[in-house]
Amino acid sequence: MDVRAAVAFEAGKPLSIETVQLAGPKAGEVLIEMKATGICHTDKFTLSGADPEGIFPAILGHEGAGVVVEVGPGVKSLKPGDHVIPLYTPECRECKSCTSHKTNLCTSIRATQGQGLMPDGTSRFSLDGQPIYHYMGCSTFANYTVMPEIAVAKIREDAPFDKVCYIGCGVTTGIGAVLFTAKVEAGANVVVFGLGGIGLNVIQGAKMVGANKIIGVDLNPERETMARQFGMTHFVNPSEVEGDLVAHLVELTDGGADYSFECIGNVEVMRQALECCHRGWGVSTIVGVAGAGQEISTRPFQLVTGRRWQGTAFGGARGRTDVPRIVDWYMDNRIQIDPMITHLLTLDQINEGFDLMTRGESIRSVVVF
Ligand code: NAD
Ligand code: AHE
Ligand code: ZN
Repeated sequence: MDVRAAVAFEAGKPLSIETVQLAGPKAGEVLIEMKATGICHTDKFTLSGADPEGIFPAILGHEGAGVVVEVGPGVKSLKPGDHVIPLYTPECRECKSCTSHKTNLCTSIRATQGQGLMPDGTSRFSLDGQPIYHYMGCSTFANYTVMPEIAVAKIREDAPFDKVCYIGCGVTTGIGAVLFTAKVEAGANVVVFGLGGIGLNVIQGAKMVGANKIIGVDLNPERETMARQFGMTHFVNPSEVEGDLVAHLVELTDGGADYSFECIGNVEVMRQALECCHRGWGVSTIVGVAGAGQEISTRPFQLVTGRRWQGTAFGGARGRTDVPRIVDWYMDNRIQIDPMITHLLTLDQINEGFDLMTRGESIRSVVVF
């Protein structure tokens, strides 16, 4: 079938709106009509050429919501008409990782996903007979996409697509980093670096668990107002701190953060996030994604003296299990999403969404199909 998609032909170039061809779902796959998709910083990161797994031409996008319109042979858990959120972290419930219950990083289709292909090693998208690659197994910047059944979360039908698409990445990543990965407890002091689409959800998660001080750090002063609405108690703009930022944060937290989160993708900031943690027990969680060739460093003494460094992907959430629950939290007003969706765009306007992010003017832009 013909579908409308924003195609990334080359790194560093704007997306191009094209009519491309999409083959139907094969065994174990479903065809989804996309209703809405958010634009995450990771899409911009891959489009920039900094992603070691970036591959072109591709259809980017991994924060969608839509409706199943057709299922391939053998699909049991989904049917046409189901409302769904595509998952870039699948949950097969059979692989070593899923059955370990130690991680959400299902490994069953990770290899082909990283190559921009469906599990059988081929692409469903093409243009003039030439394959176009999938992205993060989702390719939500198209009005139809094909997904493996194990990478689809079925959600309730009364949830608005243009809001809950954000649960496909940003909301779950931020809140999950707090609840599922760091397991922050009530009364903890938390420092969040980067108050964009992810960091605001970390703040929201910290507030949910009853954290004490919730300190937000961002170079963009415009972030302060909304972060306070989500529960931030103190705002620090590094450009206004006299002297060392880490020392300032340690003082503000009475000896160091119990938990810190890096939500930028800057390896220098990752070091600050670790080093502002409390001696003996502070845990720093890396959420931000850094470019090819970049590495983190610190004095090993920071770890010897009890600080711990860890990372999180998709907030540690098991998508098919946790995403429908998080949709319920939203529908029950236990979490907020609407204020963070600052811009609604059409597919034709998608490059504007990337520009708004670059200029620091949006939290989340959502494309509605
Ligand atoms: P965003 O662009 O919305 O937000 C980034 C924020 O960081 C902005 O507010 C910006 O002003 C701030 N910032 C930039 N440089 C800074 C600095 N040196 N000091 C302080 N603040 C600074 O991006 P986002 O969508 O929130 O994504 C954040 C990061 O998380 C990206 O690296 C993205 O790729 C990554 N990410 C990771 C996962 C995961 O599963 N691990 C999921 C989603 C996104
Ligand atoms: N492809 C990159 C890494 C990108 C990355 O870390 N992706 C996160 C999700 S970001 C969502 O906005 C993730 O889930 N990683 C785990 C995984 O298996 O991809 C690289 O460095 O090669
Ligand atoms: Zn994302």
